[in-house]
Amino acid sequence: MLELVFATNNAHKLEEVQAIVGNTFIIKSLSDIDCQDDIPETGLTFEENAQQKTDYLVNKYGLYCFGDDSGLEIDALNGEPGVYSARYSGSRDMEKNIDLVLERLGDNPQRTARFKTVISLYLNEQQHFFEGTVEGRIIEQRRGIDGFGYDPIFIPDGYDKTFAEMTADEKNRISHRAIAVGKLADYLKAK
Ligand code: ITT
Repeated sequence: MLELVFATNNAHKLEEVQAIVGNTFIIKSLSDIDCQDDIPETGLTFEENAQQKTDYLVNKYGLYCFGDDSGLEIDALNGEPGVYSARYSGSRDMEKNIDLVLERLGDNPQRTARFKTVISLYLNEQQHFFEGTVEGRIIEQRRGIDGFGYDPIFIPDGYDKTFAEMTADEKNRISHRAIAVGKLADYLKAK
């Protein structure tokens, strides 16, 4: 079966993607290949960052791999935190990152937002991209304890629960990452 390295240091993302792809292909983690590096993410777009992750592994290890970059775009904050989602407050502390989003939004009634994922795949000397987006809104106070990142303050359109109030299965049926990973899996199945 095809083996692909997933260029992520985020254990939650690895778990989500593993659950979504089932046995379409085998996912190896960075620790499976003994890579402890903090792969640079200096691009200005999700595409650039996703490709930086796969370029890094291809150049260093010559392995077929995929990597994603994802984040939250809030319309009233001009698309922020966007590519800065992981370190919006200057650190990876998600309590602080969420606090900063809520503080910047204040009582602004315009709270539309979306999660976006772009996956870069490097396979057979070719580069491919797959995208997934889920529209929703930011609530005023955290709700729920599941998931990770900004999940407690994001309610997807058509639901009244935050991502953090959903089970992993529920989130994995509708999330930005599920959509992008679904496209990746379909592409690999059709090969
Ligand atoms: P890697 O770069 O090692 O993969 P990361 O945590 O930096 O891990 P990303 O750059 O893709 O991951 O995502 C940036 C941040 O966006 C992430 O740390 C979360 O805060 C947020 N994010 C991404 N996907 C999310 C999701 O499904 N739910 C909640 N927040 C999410």
